[in-house]
Amino acid sequence: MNIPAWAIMIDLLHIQSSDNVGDIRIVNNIISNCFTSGGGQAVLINLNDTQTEGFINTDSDFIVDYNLIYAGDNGSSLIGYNGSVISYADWKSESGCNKNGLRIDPLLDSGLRPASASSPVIDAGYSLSRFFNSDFNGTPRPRGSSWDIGAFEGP
Ligand SMILES: [Ca+2]
Repeated sequence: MNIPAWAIMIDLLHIQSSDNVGDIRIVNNIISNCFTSGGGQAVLINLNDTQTEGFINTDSDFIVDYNLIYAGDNGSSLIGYNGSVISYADWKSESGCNKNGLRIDPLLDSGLRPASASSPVIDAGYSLSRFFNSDFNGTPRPRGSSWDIGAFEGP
């Protein structure tokens, strides 16, 4: 039995207009070769229809950006968005999400770090310095001009 799976799932269908939702940031993730044979997609985002405009168009409330989404050999870059399964390109244009994101091979090594200085994730991320300033290994961030997408700063 294949169970649908998503690398990132954001389901805000049950948010009420009286709820105070804000400051949600989904950034700097690498989704590559996301295996979705059970009917899932790389990313699933369901927003409350009556509030979609408010969420998506209010820059400070809900940001999905600076993520790398790459199907690879065995994965998917399809997106579940408000009940439909759509292409990455359609999702970007319909939602305004991932404006600064990438859809390209991240060129990672076996430890999931940027394999070389030519990896596209290098200096392509969003600064989260107000929350923390090191990568998963404790290496100070940023190295180079900007944060890298992913858990590690590259060479
Ligand atoms: Ca960097």
